[in-house]
Amino acid sequence: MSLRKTNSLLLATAITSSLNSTIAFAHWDGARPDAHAPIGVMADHTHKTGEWMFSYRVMYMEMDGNRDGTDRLSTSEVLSQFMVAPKNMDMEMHMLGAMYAPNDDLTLNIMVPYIKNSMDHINRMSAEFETVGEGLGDISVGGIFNLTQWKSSRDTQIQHRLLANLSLGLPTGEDDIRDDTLMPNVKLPYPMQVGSGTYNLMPGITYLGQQINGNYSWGAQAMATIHTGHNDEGYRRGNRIQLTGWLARVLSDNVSASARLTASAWDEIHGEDDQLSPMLVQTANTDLLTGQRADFGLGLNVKVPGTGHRFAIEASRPVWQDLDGPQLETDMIITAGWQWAL
Ligand SMILES: [Cu+2]
Repeated sequence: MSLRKTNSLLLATAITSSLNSTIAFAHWDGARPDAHAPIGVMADHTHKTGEWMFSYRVMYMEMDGNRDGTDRLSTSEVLSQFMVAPKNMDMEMHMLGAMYAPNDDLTLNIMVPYIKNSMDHINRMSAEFETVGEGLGDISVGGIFNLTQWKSSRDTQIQHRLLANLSLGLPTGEDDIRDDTLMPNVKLPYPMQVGSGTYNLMPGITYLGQQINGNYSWGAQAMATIHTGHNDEGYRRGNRIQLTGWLARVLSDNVSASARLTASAWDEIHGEDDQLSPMLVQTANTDLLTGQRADFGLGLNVKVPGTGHRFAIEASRPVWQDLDGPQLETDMIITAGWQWAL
C-alpha cells in the first residue's frame, strides 16, 4: 500500500474514532465571552448535543486607491495602462447563519450571504460612473468536527482543542450581473459578481487554547477555498488560503477583547469570460486579480448573561499587501455580528 493511502486511512480512522467517542470537554468553558473566536473568524466553535445557534453578521470592506506590488498607483498611472480606472470599491455582506449539533463532536452549519459590491470609476475623458453588483451570494453547508482535545499544566492549566471543518459552497450567487457603465447594460467584471458559479470546497483546521483559571485564550486557523470546474461564463475563481491567529483576554464575566493577525493569498482566475474586455479595465483582466495581504484586527465579544445572546465586533486594517496590479487596495474591514444559541 502506498504511503499516501496509509496516511489517508490513518486520518479516516482518527476522524471516525473521534466521532464515535463522546469527548467531554470537562475543562473547556464554552460560556466565556472569549469561547467564541473574534467575529471575523468562521467555523471556530462547536455546540453541545441538540443545541442550535442562529447568527447574523455584517461585513463591510473598503477599498480605496490602486496599487501595483506593494506601491501605490495614482489614477493617472492606471489610466496610462487602461481606458478606465476604478477609484474605489465598497463590499457589503450580510450573512445569515444557522448551526446545529446532532452530537457533541459534530456541529452542522449553513451560511447564507447577501452581497452588495459598488465601484466608482473614471475614464480618460474624466467621465465618472458607478456600477453595482448585488444579490444572494454562494450558500455554504458543512460541518465542524472535534478532532481531539488535551490538557496541559505548568504554571497554569490550559485546555487545548483541535477542530476540523469542511464546507461545500453552492453556486447560488449570480455570476453574470450587468449594469450601466457609460454604455447601457454591460457585463460586470469578475470582482463585481456576487457568485462564483462553481461548486467550492472549504476545508479548514482550527486550534484553540484556553487558560482554565486564567483570563487568556488564543487560537489559530488555516482555511482554504478551492473552486472546482468552470462556471457558465467560462472560468473559475482563483483558490484562496487564509491563516489567522488571535489572542483574547477576558475583561469581565461577559466581555472579552481580542487582537488578531491574518495572512491571506489568492490565486489567479482560470479561463476567462469572453464578454469582458481585458484591455479596457484592470478588473476584467485575469492577470491582475491575484495578491497577498496581512491584516491586523482588534475585536470585542460581549455576551448577555443567561440569554444565549452574544454580540461582537472586529475592525481590521491591512499591515501589508502585495497585489498584481493595478488592483484596488484594501483599506479597512469591519465585521459585526449577533449570535443566539438555544
Ligand atoms: Cu455557533
